[in-house]
Amino acid sequence: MRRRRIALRGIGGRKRRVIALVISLILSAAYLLRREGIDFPLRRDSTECNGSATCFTGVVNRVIDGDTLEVNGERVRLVLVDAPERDTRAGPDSTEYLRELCPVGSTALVDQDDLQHTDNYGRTLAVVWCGETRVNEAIIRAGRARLYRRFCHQSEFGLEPWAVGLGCE
Ligand SMILES: [Ca+2]
Repeated sequence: MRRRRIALRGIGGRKRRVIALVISLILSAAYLLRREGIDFPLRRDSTECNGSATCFTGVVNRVIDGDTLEVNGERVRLVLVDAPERDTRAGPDSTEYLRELCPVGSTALVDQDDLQHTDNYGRTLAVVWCGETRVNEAIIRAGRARLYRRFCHQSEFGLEPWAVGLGCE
């Protein structure tokens, strides 16, 4: 009985040490990430994106229309999204919707398309996350833009469930 108690205490102690080690590892990792974040606010981070093309978190400077915005001064075109032109009837609605999803001054994550880095105008083609929202998907689901079906096969994201769900095949 006594021996068993000692044995249990031994396991408890080892477990406690492991837990303490894990917690200190998490805290050091969080500290390092945070420090990196403060030193390099424009840091590129490949852990949150798909593929190996550019991946960065930045500040939304401007929303240009329903499928284009500026993040950290870089013009980003929402891949697979075809929003109405600004000077059409549905244009302002679409732009406004994107502004609601990604307000100027908020933070966005840009996941560049590995299979087509830029469009003909030199804009970064990407999936953009604002908060927890995949903006490319949200704006189409909300009826403020259409799926750019023609590019499904050219895009890194064309086979992702959300794109297939919207009509890519
Ligand atoms: Ca990518």
